[in-house]
Amino acid sequence: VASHDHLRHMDSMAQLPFGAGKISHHNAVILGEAPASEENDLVFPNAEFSKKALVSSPEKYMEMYKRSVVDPAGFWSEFASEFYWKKKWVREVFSENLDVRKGNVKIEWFKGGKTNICHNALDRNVEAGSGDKVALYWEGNEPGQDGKLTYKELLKNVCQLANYLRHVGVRKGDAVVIYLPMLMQLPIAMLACARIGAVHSVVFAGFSSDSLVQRIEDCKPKVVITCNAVCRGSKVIHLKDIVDNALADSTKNVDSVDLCLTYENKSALSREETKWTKGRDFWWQDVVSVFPTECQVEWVDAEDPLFILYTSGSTAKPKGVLHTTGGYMVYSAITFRYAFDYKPLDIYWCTADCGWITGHSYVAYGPLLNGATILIYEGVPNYPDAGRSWDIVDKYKVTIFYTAPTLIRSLMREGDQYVTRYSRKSLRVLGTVGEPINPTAWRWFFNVVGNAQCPISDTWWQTETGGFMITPLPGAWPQKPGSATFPFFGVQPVIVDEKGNEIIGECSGYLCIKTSWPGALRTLHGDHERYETTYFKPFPGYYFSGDGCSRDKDGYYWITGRVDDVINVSGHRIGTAEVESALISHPKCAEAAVVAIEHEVKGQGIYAFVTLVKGVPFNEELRKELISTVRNQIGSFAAPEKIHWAPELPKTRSGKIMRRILRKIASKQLDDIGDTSALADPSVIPQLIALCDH
Ligand code: 6R9
Repeated sequence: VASHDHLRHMDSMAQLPFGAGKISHHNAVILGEAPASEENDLVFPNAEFSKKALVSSPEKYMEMYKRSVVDPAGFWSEFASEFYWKKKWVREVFSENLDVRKGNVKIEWFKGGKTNICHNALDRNVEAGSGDKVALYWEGNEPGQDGKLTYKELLKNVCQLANYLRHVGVRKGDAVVIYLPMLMQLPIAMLACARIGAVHSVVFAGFSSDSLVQRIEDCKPKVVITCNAVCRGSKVIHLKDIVDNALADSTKNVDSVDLCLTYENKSALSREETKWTKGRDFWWQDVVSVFPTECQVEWVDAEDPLFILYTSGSTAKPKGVLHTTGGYMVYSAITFRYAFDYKPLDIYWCTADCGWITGHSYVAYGPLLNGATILIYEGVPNYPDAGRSWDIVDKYKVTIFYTAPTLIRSLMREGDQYVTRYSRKSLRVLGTVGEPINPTAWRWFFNVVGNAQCPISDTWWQTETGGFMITPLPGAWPQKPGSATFPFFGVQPVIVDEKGNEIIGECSGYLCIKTSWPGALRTLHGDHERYETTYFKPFPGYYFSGDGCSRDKDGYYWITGRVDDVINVSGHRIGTAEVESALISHPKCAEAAVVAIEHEVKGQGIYAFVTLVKGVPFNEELRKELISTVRNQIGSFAAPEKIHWAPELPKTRSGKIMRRILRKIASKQLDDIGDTSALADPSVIPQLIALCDH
């Protein structure tokens, strides 16, 4: 049952933008100028845009929002009915318990229903007449290298692979690890698994072999799918070598994976040059194409697992976030449609890699479930130069462009000329995700990239939430640069204080969610206890996001970033414990403490303090070795910006490292170290400061 307080609160918010003059056009943003107080700037939707938008006004939003929290079952059932269900769900069993005090946390949506997400994304669209519509454009690393598949063709490719996987013994519920770059084969592989009820676990192809081992040992896949190599800018990365090492090292609880399906990515590496293990490795091109292009769907229960995606937490062991089928399907599809105001003629490009949740929900599933035309790009945004993204936008006439603040900031640095030499006139809606977007980057994205014509959907959500939670709906609300605005339908955000008390009105605190939504994670693979401890115990009765947040006087939400031990580097979540454990694995490193620093392009960077084994000198060579240890154990994206040698770390008498002090030293706030009276040995501080620029 929805909280009436919450609704009343929302109701008064809905009145605001066009209401009693609290927000007036007066302080609407003047394009290009940075106004004095960020929070009061409003960017009003273009009236033409709003008129055609799916949600055209705050009032329309409120009407839908209200219904979604008063009658979630009815609201979501209506959307769910757009999809094909082999067997309909039983409405009465929409159930949830988010309160650990009342027993196990259990979330279920559309229970008893049977469906298949691949069928709904492909067959259903083909049957509805979209068979010849382009489902997938692929742009290769080199300009001029490209490909496309219609819905009919994509379906055929998926069926062949699904048949192959079945043939080699993959059954419903079996795990398949996918370690692929942004080739068409990546969404094909995900959909093929879904078609036969197998559980995919995509591992971002920037992760190291050690990270791959960790994931393989945790989910125990029957098959690993990869490719021999990939070109990223001017670099060639031999992915198959990384998989070979991972398979050789995965021994814990795994009857070693006996099948590695490898796509030959000819433009990067020929098969002759690829290392090969006979009997275990098979070329995709050889074995898959002999299978029929039709494949019977495995109907699965709404609550059967769809995928596991690993994400960083506060220990060195990544969390295997598990999403199930029915709720995730409905949620990814409907959030996509509304947050981007999707229309059938749109050409949609999300720059995320399918190895992250954004690539799952908003490259693959959400858009395809809507019958959208999507674009994927194999390469990097600055190759051959910083104009590549806009070159691609013009080439495919992209209408919706969804990316990350870090990319915006890195392109902004290169200068406007890389943008303005392209027309970009197809663009209609922009989006960002991954970290808070600073107002300067927001304005540049809005004014320069979008020519002040396109609303920006700053979507706040997480691997765990499956889909958007707080996001503008383009055309509905005036926007404030840097605010994710208001909750999506069915989402009830609450801000709580340290004690878990809900705070009303204008405030700051911890961001939690009250009651469940269809896309919520159901458990952590193999560790339901950790699931409850991480998300539901910190503030009983709520899902805890791990983020800090404030709500301004107009009810807009502003995410302030992680409040736990997670660092957000270029939108990638990295646990401090993971980096510390990698550093400590180096034989010369005795202890490590990692904190976040501000980074102009990446948002946050990693700053590592290390204590060495007695008698070992700190030098350039060791610094490099420590950094490469992190690269090898996690991936290049987790490499520390700085290694700070610490003969001793500041610790309390009980031996706890005082990170608060380390953060100050890392950010060079040396005049403002704070209270050091709890330290066992305060002389550590001047020593550390003296070594600042070591
Ligand atoms: C989708 C995704 C989740 C964390 C999240 C938060 C940060 C994501 C954001 C944002 C501010 C936004 N985050 N989107 N912060 N504004 N629009 O990124 O998932 O990789 O699990 O990261 O990212 O801190 O808690 P994931």
